[in-house]
Amino acid sequence: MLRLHGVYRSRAARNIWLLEELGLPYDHVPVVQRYRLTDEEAANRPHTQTPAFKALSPAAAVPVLEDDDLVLSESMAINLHLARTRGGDLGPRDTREQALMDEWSFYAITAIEPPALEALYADQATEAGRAAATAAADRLRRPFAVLNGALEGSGWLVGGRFTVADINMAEVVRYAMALPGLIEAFPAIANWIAGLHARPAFQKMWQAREAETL
Ligand SMILES: N[C@@H](CCC(=O)N[C@@H](CS)C(=O)NCC(=O)O)C(=O)O
Repeated sequence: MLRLHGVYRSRAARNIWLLEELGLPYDHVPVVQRYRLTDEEAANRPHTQTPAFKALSPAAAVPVLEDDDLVLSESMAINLHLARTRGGDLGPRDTREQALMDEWSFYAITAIEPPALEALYADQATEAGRAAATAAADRLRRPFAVLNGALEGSGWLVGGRFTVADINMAEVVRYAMALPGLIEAFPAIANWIAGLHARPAFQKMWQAREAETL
């Protein structure tokens, strides 16, 4: 049985999107980041600093996937594991595709996620925040040109079809959508992410995320 720990407003969203795409049954435990809770709230709900959660995740961070006795606590590793073991066409058909899916996932979290998160959290109401957002946009232009070029072919990252590589990349690119005009400067990315966000599995995840009361 699969059990995923982590609220929607966390990197668990990328795992929930994939689980919904695959139609896999799973338990969802809404473990929330401790820093988002008051002491009173923390007494009443699962969070990242409880002893039980830290026994699963020494880093005290969500998401965590339990797949029987296998425990994974890196969101990209979770998605690549699910795709490899149960992913059907969303997973690799051979070791070459596996290598390419790994490569795009690592590129997402090394070249794109850090500046995209800076953009997401930059306070556009302050001069310092706007400067941080501009710097983040500057750092994103080179990897976005790479991504845009790759998508200009089939419109997908690996195998000419929708795969886990698209989910892993798209959930990181989403953070950069906080930057006005940046995505629009890369038409293949803009077209690709609009199509991904229209998918029923993404919409299901997103509506649950919007309904989350934290
Ligand atoms: N590289 C990890 C990052 C995990 C991570 O930083 N999770 C955040 C939520 S998205 C968290 O749980 N933070 C809790 C904390 O820092 O106390 C992954 O992709 O799974």
